[in-house]
Amino acid sequence: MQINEIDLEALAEQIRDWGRELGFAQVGISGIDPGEHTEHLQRWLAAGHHGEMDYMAAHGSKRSRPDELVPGTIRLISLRMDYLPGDTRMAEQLADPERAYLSRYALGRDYHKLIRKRLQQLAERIQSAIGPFGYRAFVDSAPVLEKAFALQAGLGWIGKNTLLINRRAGSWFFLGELFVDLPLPTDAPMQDEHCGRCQACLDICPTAAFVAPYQLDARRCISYLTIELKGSIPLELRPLIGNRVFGCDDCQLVCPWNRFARPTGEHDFQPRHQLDSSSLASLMRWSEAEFLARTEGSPLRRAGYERWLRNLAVGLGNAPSTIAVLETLRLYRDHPSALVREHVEWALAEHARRADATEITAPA
Ligand code: B12
Ligand code: SF4
Repeated sequence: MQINEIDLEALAEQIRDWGRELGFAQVGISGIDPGEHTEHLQRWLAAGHHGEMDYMAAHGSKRSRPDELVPGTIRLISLRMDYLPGDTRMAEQLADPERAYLSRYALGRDYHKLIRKRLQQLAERIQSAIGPFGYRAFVDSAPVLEKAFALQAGLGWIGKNTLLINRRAGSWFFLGELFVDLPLPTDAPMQDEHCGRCQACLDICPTAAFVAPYQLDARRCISYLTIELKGSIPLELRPLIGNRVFGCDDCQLVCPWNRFARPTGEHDFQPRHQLDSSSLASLMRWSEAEFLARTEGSPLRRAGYERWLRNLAVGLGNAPSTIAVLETLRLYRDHPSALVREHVEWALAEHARRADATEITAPA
């Protein structure tokens, strides 16, 4: 079908309906100019706030220029998929220092595959209606300023915690997008932000990772430290990480807009292997084979077994000095990985230091 034969308004409406049928909570369409966000990205990179995430700096201007990434692109169809599992009692889990807190997005199966498959199905539906057209599907898988384009597509505003927030759904959702060569009508971008004077996210951040509202120094963010950072976790940040062993949700847990978030209907995002209720010690005792078997198709695979143990050692160093905690740590003193051994020694030294401090301050 020729472009001038297509009713683009009607097609845009159909795309919204198909998106919902495929499990997306919302669909929006934007052009390919992220406006001021290009400069924000440049400033962030120049300040070194991306740390070791070289991929954030590696693609020149492609991240903010979709037509450089996929020539011919003139619109982005941005979609969001909610991932909040039902009642996982995660706040209780976070408050218990012997338990492990894994960020909510990582409790179930990996989202990349699922969302990419649904995006592909959406493209196929469009194709069956209008014939062949140019498209590419991405979900956190290519250099794309996803939040900035989703904002342009009217899906929400970028909050002070730097996440995309939606008035009716909060921020517990993933973003994905279809790059297309169709001149679809665009949605109105979100004009205002609705954080107002609230800065609960900035105040709660355990590691003080926000240098200002809307600006995150990823090098201090627990999500970066536990997932992206390959080497040793800076000593001064370890005690602040508490029991967060894979990612962090504090700046979302505290966001008042998340009162409006609804649990996901996706079976894939439901917690697996009691990851929402396990103790640090029990997770640390997983062998490598158990880790590999239990994290198949899970976002936890990104960290790998060595960093999994590194993160758990930090959590156990921050836990109360119970027999289970100390015995588990001692099991890993001679682990083949120097990275693991170093974090285990740090954790044991923390327990020894706290025991000394208690002795000194205890009444005679
Ligand atoms: C790199 C990255 C990270 C890094 C850095 C985070 C960051 N804020 O950049 C780390 C590892 C820390 C991280 C953590 C998390 N991430 Co992440 N991450 C990304 C990734 C790959 C790129 C983000 C990016 O472009 N950063 C560049 C910097 C410049 O952007 P920024 O800090 O957000 O700043 C923007 C604005 O704040 C604004 N801005 C900047 N400075 C200023 C100054 C002023 C004055 C103003 C007004 C505005 C402004 O412009 C910038 C560009 O839009 C995206 C996927 C993608 N391809 O987009 C996922 C993504 C952002 N992450 C996501 C998630 C879920 C998370 C976590 C919640 C996971 C977890 N539970 O641990 C945490 C949340 C931490 C946080 N508060 O951001 C989702 C967010 C969904 C949503 N609702 O927004 C995304 C979109 C992945 C996806 N496809 O779903 N992430
Ligand atoms: S995810 Fe946690 S550590 Fe990172 S900015 Fe948010 S509150 Fe701070």
